[in-house]
Amino acid sequence: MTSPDTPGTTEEMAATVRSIRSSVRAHSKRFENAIPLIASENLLSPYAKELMISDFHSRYAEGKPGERYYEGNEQVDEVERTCLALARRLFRCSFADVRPISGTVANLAVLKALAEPGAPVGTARLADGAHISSASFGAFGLRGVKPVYYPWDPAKMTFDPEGTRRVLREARPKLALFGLSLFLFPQPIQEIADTLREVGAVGWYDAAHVLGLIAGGEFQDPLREGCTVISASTHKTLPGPQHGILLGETDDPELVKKLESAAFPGVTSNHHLHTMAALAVALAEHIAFGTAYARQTVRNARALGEALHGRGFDVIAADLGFTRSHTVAVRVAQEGGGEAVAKRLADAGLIANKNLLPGDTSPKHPSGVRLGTPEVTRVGMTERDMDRIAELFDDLLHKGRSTDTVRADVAALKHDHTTIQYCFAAGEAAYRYYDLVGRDP
Ligand code: DSN
Repeated sequence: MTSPDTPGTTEEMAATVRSIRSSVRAHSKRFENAIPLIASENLLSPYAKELMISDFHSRYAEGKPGERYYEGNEQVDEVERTCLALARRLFRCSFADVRPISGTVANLAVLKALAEPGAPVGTARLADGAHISSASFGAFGLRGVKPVYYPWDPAKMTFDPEGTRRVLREARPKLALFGLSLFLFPQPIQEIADTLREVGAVGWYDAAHVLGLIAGGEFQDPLREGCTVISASTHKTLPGPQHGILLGETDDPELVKKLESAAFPGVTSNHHLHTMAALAVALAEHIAFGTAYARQTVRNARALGEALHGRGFDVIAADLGFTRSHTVAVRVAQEGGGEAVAKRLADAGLIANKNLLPGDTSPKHPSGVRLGTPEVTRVGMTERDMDRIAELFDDLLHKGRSTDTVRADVAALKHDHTTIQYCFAAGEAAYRYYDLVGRDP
């Protein structure tokens, strides 16, 4: 056995560290030359990114500002108070909690606060676009709640309000989740708000995908339409760090207490202070720049849908203008199916993901790909670029151009769009690798 501090081991581990650094640098380069179209991804601004490697990363601050279990938290408290105030201002709400460390953890917090094991909870089905939190193998299963499924209207890509009213009246859940991972259109929550009140259900909206659009005034405003609680991740259309958030509009102190104690100590011990600080910056920047960003993100998605449709792709909801969000869904059964198409696209530098579409029966073999415009918008692309992207899809998937030549064209298109926009310090390198040490071990 070699002892861990023998020179041989040290050299071996130095080589391992070099290799890890090299993989991460290669990844950054790859994305700098690619066109990332994952609907759930985005880029941090330089000021937000900087805080991710600050000393906040090293600290504990369990509890709330001013009520901590650790010493040394004065500046953490200042930043967290600012973060909470910015969240309440941006989403025009009375309650915010930024301790959940991810969207799924935020979902777990809501389930812990507002549903007992065995209770019915309303949701859409996975094949209709719901997040895996709603699955028996996800947060719903962990909390042991029973999903009550809303009927779906595939022609509108929303739940069917009439059927949903019926389901809510029959199952009488005390919690009803809205919000999706394949999120093309605002959901008709206003239409069923009276039924939520009638059965005494708290309307809960998972806004992870559309958080930045809601804040930018480009999507429905769930807290004004019948929902009381929002859970979300903070790194999709809101271009913040990978983190979670709870928001609410309520004058019920009991509800607030339940949500807060579910956030801590329910589903987190320490929250991640560096990401919380980065989130505060992202919220401030979204207040300053988010309206323009959200508008262009949706315009780009609609333009991408239109341009793909014009080139013969089976874009979902063509008769409804393809999308009102950042996402476009394309049925690619003719092109080889979701899995094969997503792989071919990625080989050519067009990064997307396979996705279940309504009517699909096998999660392993979805018929669709999901495309999103948060990141391409963040680096300054506009409608013209969406047309070019659709042309590259067409070249690769319909016209038989080689992967290598398409990849070269993808890199050429991306070449003019590698700096960050819609934030302070706009124009800085978007895919920068921060080399703090300045040399390899
Ligand atoms: N799985 C993420 C998505 O891509 O939609 C959400 O957590």
